[in-house]
Amino acid sequence: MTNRLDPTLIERFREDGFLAFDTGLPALDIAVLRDTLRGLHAGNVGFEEGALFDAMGVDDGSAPARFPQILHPRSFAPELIGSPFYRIARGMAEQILGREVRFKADISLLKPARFGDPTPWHQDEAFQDPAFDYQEISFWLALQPVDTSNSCMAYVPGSHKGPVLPHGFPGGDPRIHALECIDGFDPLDAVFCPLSAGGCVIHNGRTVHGAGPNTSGGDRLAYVLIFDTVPVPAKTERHFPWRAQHKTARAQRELEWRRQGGILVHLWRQRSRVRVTSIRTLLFDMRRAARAVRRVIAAE
Ligand SMILES: O=C(O)CCC(=O)C(=O)O
Repeated sequence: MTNRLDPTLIERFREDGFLAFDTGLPALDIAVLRDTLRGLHAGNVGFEEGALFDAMGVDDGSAPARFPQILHPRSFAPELIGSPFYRIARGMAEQILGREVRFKADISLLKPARFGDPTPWHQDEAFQDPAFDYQEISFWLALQPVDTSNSCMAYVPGSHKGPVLPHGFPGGDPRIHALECIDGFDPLDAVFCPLSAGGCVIHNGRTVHGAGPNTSGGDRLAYVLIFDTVPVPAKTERHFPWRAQHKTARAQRELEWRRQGGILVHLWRQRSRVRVTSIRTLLFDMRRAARAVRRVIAAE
């Protein structure tokens, strides 16, 4: 088990925008992660505050979730940070992005047996504010073996070298959290990445990726850690019109919760994300906190 990647693999990652490898995590560490996350999903943890949501449904609780996800599960199970997987990912992220790397987020992704929807083709950067340029890497850890029958990930090689492509909503419904890339790539170019339990695939925030449905008899659970550097103002002007149209029940629950005092909990939790390495990173974090507070006040 190592938290270093061979330089030739880093080179391949820079070229393709994704890279699959085996973490070498012992079965016990994988089982601990799986049990922790399963427990959170089973307990419906984080629904009220918008942390637990259905990425592929309208998410109003009226139908079984097609792709339940928990944003920041570490808020509910702090032991996730400092896990052997976290240490591996952090070391590799620092190798690729440099010493200024910061932990951004963790996500638990559950695709229910025989029911889990495909993940639409998308670029993670399409969710972000287009006023900034980003450097971001996701570490997607398989908590059981994955192949095309249970929704292994698929990536379009080299797509991270182009721009953020036009996105819309699955079925044209802006209430759905997921975004779908609608032009500018060929899904036939995608490379599918089957993995054993403990296998990991990393991708750049701009790489076009997706996954098939889960048609197998077992749930498919993955744990994702995201690392980035502090975003810098975008060099060229760009527009992501889908962001203004997006109106999810998740975002509404989060806003309500923050208005009722959750904002203080949110700001306290964010401290694990702060890593002051310069005045610029300090100012960025202060502005982000101020923006979160302003949003709550504007909603009063
Ligand atoms: O697990 C999936 O199907 C989607 C994951 C994903 O899009 C991501 O990690 O960025």
